[in-house]
Amino acid sequence: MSANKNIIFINPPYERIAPGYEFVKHITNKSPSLGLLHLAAEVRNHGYQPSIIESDIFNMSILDVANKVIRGNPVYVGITLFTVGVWGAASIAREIKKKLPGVIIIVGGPHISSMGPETLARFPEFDFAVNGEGEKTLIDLLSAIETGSKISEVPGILYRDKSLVQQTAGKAINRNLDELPFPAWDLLENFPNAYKPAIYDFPRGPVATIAASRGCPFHCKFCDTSTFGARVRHYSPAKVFEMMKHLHDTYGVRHIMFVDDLFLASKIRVTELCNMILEDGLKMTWTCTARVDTVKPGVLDLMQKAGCWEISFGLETGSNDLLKKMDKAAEVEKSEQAINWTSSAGIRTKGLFMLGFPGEDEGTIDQTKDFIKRIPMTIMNLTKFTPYPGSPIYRDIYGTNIRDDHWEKMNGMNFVWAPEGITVEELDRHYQEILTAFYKRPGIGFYYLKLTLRYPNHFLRLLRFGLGFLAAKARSFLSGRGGLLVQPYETHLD
Ligand code: B12
Ligand code: SF4
Repeated sequence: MSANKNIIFINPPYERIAPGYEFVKHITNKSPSLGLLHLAAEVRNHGYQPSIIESDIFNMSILDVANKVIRGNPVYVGITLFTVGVWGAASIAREIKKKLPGVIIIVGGPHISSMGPETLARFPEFDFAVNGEGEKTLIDLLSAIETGSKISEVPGILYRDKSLVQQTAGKAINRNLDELPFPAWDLLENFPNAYKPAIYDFPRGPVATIAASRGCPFHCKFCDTSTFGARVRHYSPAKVFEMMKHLHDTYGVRHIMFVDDLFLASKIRVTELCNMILEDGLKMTWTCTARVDTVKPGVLDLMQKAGCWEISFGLETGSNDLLKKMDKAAEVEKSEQAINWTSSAGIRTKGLFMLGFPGEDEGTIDQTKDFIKRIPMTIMNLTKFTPYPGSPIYRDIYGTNIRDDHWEKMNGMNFVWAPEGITVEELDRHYQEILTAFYKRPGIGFYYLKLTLRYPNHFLRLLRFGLGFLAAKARSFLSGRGGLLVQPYETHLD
């Protein structure tokens, strides 16, 4: 068994919008990888010495990350892969291996759960990959490597046998989440202060994230559910409460973002959690995401009393036809009702919309614009439709052809594909119009002014964003680009 038990986990850098728009970082979500926090806690329980590099949050370049890892001289490196970060991660792995050729690089995360074999075949610098939830499988893999037992007998992994990529059957799932150790928040540099969600998305920090459940039984066509699958598993309300209390008492966290797909799937559990918070008198605010068919007035009132500050709803579009095409199993009327109920309960509503799904046209876009006008929504996000590997629509669009030419643009802020009859330029114009129309509404401006006065921490971020924008404009003019901010993508290092 190796004496060196160092394992360095990396959340690699990725483009938030497009090169040239780096100043946007001042206002976007800086949540750490919860996956890496869970894995670090698990390996620590098995005698390893983990550390975590959050490269994007600390503005680290590919070389910064590689050099930090080289200085740490680990025996293993674990990298979490979203599709958008794959090229950057491969460059980091290559740089590390130039100096530490013996290091073992293991990858996992949503991109591996959906495109593991292609990724390992394409990037020889990744030695092993873990499919799906990583806690158990990573321990099994490390133990097989260290004891010299057969790698081919570890379920749920990808490896190479004489340069051919092999995948073992099975995929471990954690049935009882309560058995997992708490995420290793103590390993994060400057936690919790460095990890702020998007501007105006929380009242007062510090903030931390919790996934109170895993899995989603729906099959919305644009959504990649390959990591956790359809089987929903929950922490018990008591464990969720314990985590909240731990974050509050140990780190001074005042706001929790629940990042699970279906936080409200079980009213019984949510009611139990809210009652625990109220009985204890825990003064924390929190936000969660929900499907529109999972909210009801009674439980919303209770949630509000227990600190729920905002609910994000995947509303997607104002067109029932498009919702059907998305297999969303939802209706615009239900969305409207959910937003009204939530707003009446005194909880902020955030609408998550998508533009450019197959079937989108001028008619459906108009329906979305009308819908947005008539609902009492406090904040909105508009994503540019992206066929993520692992989503059912990916295969519909590309068939079995594996496309990797757009991976580094897959951050929801680039149209990498456009429906028939509408161009990317037209979609971009609508994108601007929808957001501008929403944020120019007088009620919205007034609301944000009030929020800024009440929570001035947001204003400082806004100021940095504004100054960053002006500096980027100035740089563009000085370098002869006439004020154009966007620059070509170039994250690969050779
Ligand atoms: C919270 C969240 C975020 C947060 C935090 C991101 C982060 N780095 O964790 C923020 C807001 C920053 C974010 C941003 C983005 N996100 Co996001 N996000 C989520 C969400 C809702 C929950 C993630 C989570 O915390 N899960 C709980 C933890 C425990 O799971 P986990 O991180 O997946 O880790 C487990 C396994 O994946 C595996 N694992 C992960 N890494 C590794 C590494 C090793 C070595 C091993 C062995 C195993 C392993 O083991 C872990 C423990 O079981 C998911 C949806 C979902 N249900 O997962 C989408 C999701 C992951 N996001 C997605 C996307 C597209 C993005 C963005 C590109 C843009 C966008 N639209 O938001 C950016 C890119 C960010 C980046 N770093 O590259 C997609 C990914 C699709 C894809 N193929 O890439 C998802 C799946 C949503 C969806 N259903 O389509 N996101
Ligand atoms: S969009 Fe939400 S409800 Fe639909 S499959 Fe994804 S996580 Fe489940």
